[in-house]
Amino acid sequence: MASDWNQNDLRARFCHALSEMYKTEVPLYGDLIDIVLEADTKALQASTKCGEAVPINPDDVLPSRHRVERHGAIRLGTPHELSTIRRMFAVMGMYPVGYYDLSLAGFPMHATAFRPTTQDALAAHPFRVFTTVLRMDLLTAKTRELATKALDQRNIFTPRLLALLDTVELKGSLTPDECVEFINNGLETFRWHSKTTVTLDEYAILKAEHPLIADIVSFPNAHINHLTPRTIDIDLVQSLMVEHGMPAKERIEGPPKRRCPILLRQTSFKALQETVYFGDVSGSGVPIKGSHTARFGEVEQRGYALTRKGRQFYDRILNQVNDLAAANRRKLNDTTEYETLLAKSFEIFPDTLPALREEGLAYFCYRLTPAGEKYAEHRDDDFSRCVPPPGTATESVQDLLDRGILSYNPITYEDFLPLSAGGIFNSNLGDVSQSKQLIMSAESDLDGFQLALGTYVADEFHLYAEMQRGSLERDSAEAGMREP
Ligand code: OOG
Ligand code: NI
Repeated sequence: MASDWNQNDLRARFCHALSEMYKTEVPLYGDLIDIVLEADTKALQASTKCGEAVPINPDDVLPSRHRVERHGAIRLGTPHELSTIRRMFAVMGMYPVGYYDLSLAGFPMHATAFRPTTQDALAAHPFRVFTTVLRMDLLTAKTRELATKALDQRNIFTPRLLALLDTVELKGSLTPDECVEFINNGLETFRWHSKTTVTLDEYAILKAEHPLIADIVSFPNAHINHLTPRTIDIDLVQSLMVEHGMPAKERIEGPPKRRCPILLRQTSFKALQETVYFGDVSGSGVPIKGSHTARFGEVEQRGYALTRKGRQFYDRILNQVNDLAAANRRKLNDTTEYETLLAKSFEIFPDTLPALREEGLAYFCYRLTPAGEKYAEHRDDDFSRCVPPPGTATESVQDLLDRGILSYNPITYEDFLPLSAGGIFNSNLGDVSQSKQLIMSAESDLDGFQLALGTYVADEFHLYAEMQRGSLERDSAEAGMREP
């Protein structure tokens, strides 16, 4: 690719432009960003020793990615929309990772997350977009017919954007001017439109089957439905949201607060009721005013990426908690009771770095300590034998750790937990759908999803394992290079 072409830069600029647009569309989102800044500042201040009254600017202390970090979510209607959005995100260095079967939560959709996949790209700018697509096979005949008619008529990409996708795929790069056009045209896919492409009656039919079907099908494009900042203290954000009178959901989704944060904790403010205008059927030319509920605000705190084993352990505990909560609905309706049960149930999940590592529950990056650097300089062949090839037992890594040659840091979880965060969906939906049972008994359809996407989705566990393995290999290579 040409040297003036920088995918990381384009992704950062696109995310910034999207954030500015969403601020004007949903002012509460801007308020939430301010609250996150306030919470992070307070959390950092509280963590400084001796309570010095030095004002802290999180920008000076946090890794730079934190302040700009956002994830968004969009919902698409057709395979063609999905494969085109795949091409669009690829231009910004975002690739499909993971398959999420949302029928498990009663939604007629499946999804992937488009995100950067390398450590360097994630560090440069970790923008990601959770992208769902409607599953026509899970709709009733009547709704499918309505959905097909409405979706066939729309084009959620501007003609110029489509031309730019052809250009970049042919030439391998965009000029600076084309990058500006790419951002401006790309935003149009995500912009809110209050004029629907369906009539009020059609909307009612779609919504009765599932509110998300109405959200996906009724509009001329794929409006972004939330854009989520990252915080270092979600408990503080939650209480500040309440303090500021925001319509916060009752509790934080995901694992409980721990010394070693794992996966993802999320909270949100409830969706807005927005005025929309339905197409006119009477011929009078006057659109009918109504309302639609879809867009909301969310905030997240990211913890460590878990291995498959760690994730299974996590899921097992969470399922037990949720089963218990369901069985004792009356008693556990209370948020604090649920949170107590959650915290108690998670006590069996190790909460120190050595235990998480030794039990193979989380992924880590290894690096040489200063002592290790010295050792590597004078290393003999012994050292390269100490760093095990991938897949070998961890004793020798343990040995290097014990001898203070290697140190380790947990790898951040870069993906999503939409099912354990089902509460976020549901607190935004109001009534449960009639067809929920039907949808929930559906089979997942990874093959169909990949066919629509036009490529395979990457396996998140594989990506984390590669990062871990790469960190070990890097250091052995480094040591090798210094061999006299
Ligand atoms: C899916 C949102 C999933 C998350 O944070 O888990 C998501 C949707 O609302 O379309 O963003
Ligand atoms: Ni989200």
